[in-house]
Amino acid sequence: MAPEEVTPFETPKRVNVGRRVFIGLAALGAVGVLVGNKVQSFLGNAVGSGLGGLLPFGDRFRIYSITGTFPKIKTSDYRLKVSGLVQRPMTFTMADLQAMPVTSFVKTFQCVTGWKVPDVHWEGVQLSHILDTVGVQPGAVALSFESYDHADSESLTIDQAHLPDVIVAYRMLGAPVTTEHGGPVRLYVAPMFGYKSLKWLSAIRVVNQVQPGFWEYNGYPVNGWLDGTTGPTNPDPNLT
Ligand SMILES: Nc1nc2c(c(=O)[nH]1)N[C@H]1C(S)=C(S)[C@@H](COP(=O)(O)O)O[C@H]1N2
Ligand SMILES: [Mo]
Repeated sequence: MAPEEVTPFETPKRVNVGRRVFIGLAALGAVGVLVGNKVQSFLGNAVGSGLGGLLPFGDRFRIYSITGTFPKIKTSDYRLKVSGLVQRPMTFTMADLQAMPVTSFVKTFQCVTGWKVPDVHWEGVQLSHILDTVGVQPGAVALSFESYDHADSESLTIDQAHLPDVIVAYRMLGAPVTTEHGGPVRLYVAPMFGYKSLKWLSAIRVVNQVQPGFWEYNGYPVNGWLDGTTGPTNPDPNLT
């Protein structure tokens, strides 16, 4: 848990918001989707046109990657940088995370396009515990998350980040999180749709305003509550 310098944070690629552009990205293969071990390149189109839930893959994960590749990170090389509006910027190794109190639960994973996987077992550290460890400064409003893929990004408000079922996960489906699923460490935001659960988590920055992430720039709600509401902790009525 070495103290770490605060480094500038990448902003997401600014592409036009809206379904039309999202379909364009998918059609170009910019969003890679795998089912099991088979590449389903056509699925990008189906997802973009809202047919994701009708496709015949049953209760199985679709493996998503904006870049079409999976960053391969050895567990021993894994680092999670936490910086920004914190008392003690820190970098955590996997051993550091595993030494923290363990939280585990079983939930249904739901992608906003309609597919879901029931009874998924998750294990990791509550994000709130990590925030307590680094100490959140007054004036902190939100968290920005960055991925080893240098493409995906996400955000949560401070209140959302303190929910007990928002975890930094290192186990999923009864085993260490696989590379395809975002291992060694991914975010799991249980009360929200799958796109909030950023894979290959590399950095968390505590910031003074919500910075929408990749999927939000492509048309998904900033607050991705599973029940479709804007949620109790929506910081800004203009954000859905
Ligand atoms: N880095 C990264 N994280 C990501 C994505 C992605 O493309 N890249 N896709 C998101 C979406 S839309 C969903 S539904 C879930 C899918 O998780 P899975 O790939 O483990 O099935 O990951 C989320 N996290
Ligand atoms: Mo998704």
